[in-house]
This record gives sequence, C-alpha cells and structure tokens, in this order.
Amino acid sequence: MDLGTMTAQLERLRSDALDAVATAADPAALDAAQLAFLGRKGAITELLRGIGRLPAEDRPRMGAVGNEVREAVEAAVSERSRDLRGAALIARLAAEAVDVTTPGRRIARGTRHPIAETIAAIDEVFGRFGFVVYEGPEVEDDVTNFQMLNIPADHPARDLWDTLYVDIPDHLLRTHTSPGQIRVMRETRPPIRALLPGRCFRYEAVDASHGFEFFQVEGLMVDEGTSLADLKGLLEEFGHALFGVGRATRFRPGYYPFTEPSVAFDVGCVVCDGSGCPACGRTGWMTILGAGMVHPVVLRNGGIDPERYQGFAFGMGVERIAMLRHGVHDLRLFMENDLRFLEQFR
Ligand code: 2NM
Repeated sequence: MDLGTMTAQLERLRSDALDAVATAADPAALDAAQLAFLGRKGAITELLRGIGRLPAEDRPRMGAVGNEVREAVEAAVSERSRDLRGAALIARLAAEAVDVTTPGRRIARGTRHPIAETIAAIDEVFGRFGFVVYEGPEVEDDVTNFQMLNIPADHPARDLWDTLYVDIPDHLLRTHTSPGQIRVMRETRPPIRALLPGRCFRYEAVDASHGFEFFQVEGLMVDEGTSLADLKGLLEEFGHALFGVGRATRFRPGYYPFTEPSVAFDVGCVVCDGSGCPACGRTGWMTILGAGMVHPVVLRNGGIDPERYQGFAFGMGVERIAMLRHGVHDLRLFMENDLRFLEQFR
C-alpha cells in the first residue's frame, strides 16, 4: 500500500470512528465503538500496522498522522463518555426530583376516645371547685375495697358488687374507685377535695347498659362543717355544666353502706326534656350519679375524726354519662373500638 491510499483509508476510519462515538447511546455502545476502532484488533490499529510496509521515507509522516487520528478518536471517546455520564446523572436527578411546592399530605390523627373525653369534661367541672385528680390501684385488697367502706364480709350489701377475684389471697379487681378515697384520706389531711377517675370491674353479664369493665369517677370532699347543702349545690352546678343550665335537677333518697344519708341525683330526661319517654322509663328523669355524706365509720377508717370533720362523696359511671351526652344507646360500642363509631367524635 502506498502513502496516499493509506492516508485516504485512515481519514475514512477517522470519520467512521467519530460517527460511531458521537452516536453511541450508552456506555456499552461507546466501549464497543472504542474497541472496534482502537482495540488490539480495531480497524485503526490494524491499518496502522501497515506502516512498517511503507517506504522508509513515508513512515514518519504516516506515523504522525496515525497518532493524530488515534488521539482525536480517544479524545472524542472520553468527551462522549463524560457527556453520557452527565446525561445519566441528570436523568437520575430528574427521577428523584421533589416538588417542594406540593402541599403536604394530611397526617391521619386519632381522636380522643369518648370515654376519655367525658372524663376530661367531668374533671374540668370539678376542677373549677378545687377538686384534684388522684388515682388508686386497679388491683385492691378486700379490706380497702370493702371493709374500710363499711361493707363487712358476709354482709348482704356485698351482693351489690359482684366481684372478680385475682390469684393473690384477699385481693380483687376494684369494684369501684372508692378504695382510692380511703387511700386519699389516709395519705392526706383535710381539707380534702379529691376526684378519682378509673377503670372498675364487676362480674356481670354484659348487655347494652352493663359491662364487666367500666369507668367511674368519684369525688370526695372532707372539711370542717361540710354539709349536704354543699353537696347539693356542687352537684347542681355539675348537672347544669354537663347537661345544660336549663336542665331540671332533683335529689332522691338512696342507699349506700358508706354514706348516710345517701342520695340519687337525677337530671330531667335529656331525650324528652321531662315529658316522659321510653329512654327515661316515662318518668321524665334520669339518674346520673349517687352520693351522700361519708359515714362516720368510713371517715374514722380513713384516719379522720368524724367529730371534727364531715365529708360528702359522689360517684358516677362514665359510660352512662357519655351515652347521655352523645345519644349512644349501647355501651358495648365504647369497647369495640370500631373506627366507624370512634370517628364520629372528632
Ligand atoms: C358512690 C355513691 C356514694 C363514695 C363514698 C366514698 C368514700 F370512700 F368516701 F366513702 N367514695 N365514694 C360514693 C358514695 C360513691 O358511687 C355511686
């Protein structure tokens, strides 16, 4: 081959190689193009091997042109490689792009359970009168749950509380939060204004108005000269705060072993407003809590001198209050945690 032919072929290969490099769509295609022209068996490499067969005086010129072509193609390869990597990076960044102007997704928040909400509403009303929340244990001993409250063993009054016992001798699940009141009396001194919310347990068949687990809020006030009139005034305020200022209220005689006298506190029926309906048994009244003057024996059990101090106490079932507040007719709904029910209390 002579110099002219070889130079012409080399220029062709240069232009083919630059085309192949420029159109390589990805790094693999670029590697293939580089190998096809500059590799050990590449077209440019093979052609330049023919330099040795040129006349001696043509070899330096052909060598110089050969190097120039090889370097030009190598430069094109590295430039194309940089471009491809840049394009890949831009594509990745575009895929990862975040539109910071997109409005945030609303976080799904739970709602306060209607029982917790009702306890909070009760706490708030008595809090205005200086009552402070205390909590006693759910597992109690027989002495504190019953005997200290003037409910002796083998006394028929025990039948009022069907009790769940635990595997510790003389221990049980509290049937009311009243044992907590004994603890408050023993651990503090008058004047006392305590509120005890908490879960209570009774061995009972479950129906729309009875559960074996339920919540109670009890209150206790002990001071010199505390009277039934104080109790009545406080409970009337409470009834009006929870069920409306225009709501009728009344007290009836009641019975509890730990209070004397004892009363039941009624409000005008929240369904019929007093005219009589199935919800109130056609009486026009609904009982919302029980109360009374703390029995002197109970005060003494709490370490308080009944000659000097008097006290009243009251207790209410939270489910019942919540049912009346929200028009719920079956207390089992409060324990099922069905979201279709709970979401209505937003
Ligand atoms: C009620 C009704 C009447 C009550 C009594 C006491 C204590 F410990 F002071 F004697 N605590 N709670 C009481 C009184 C509870 O619930 C219907």
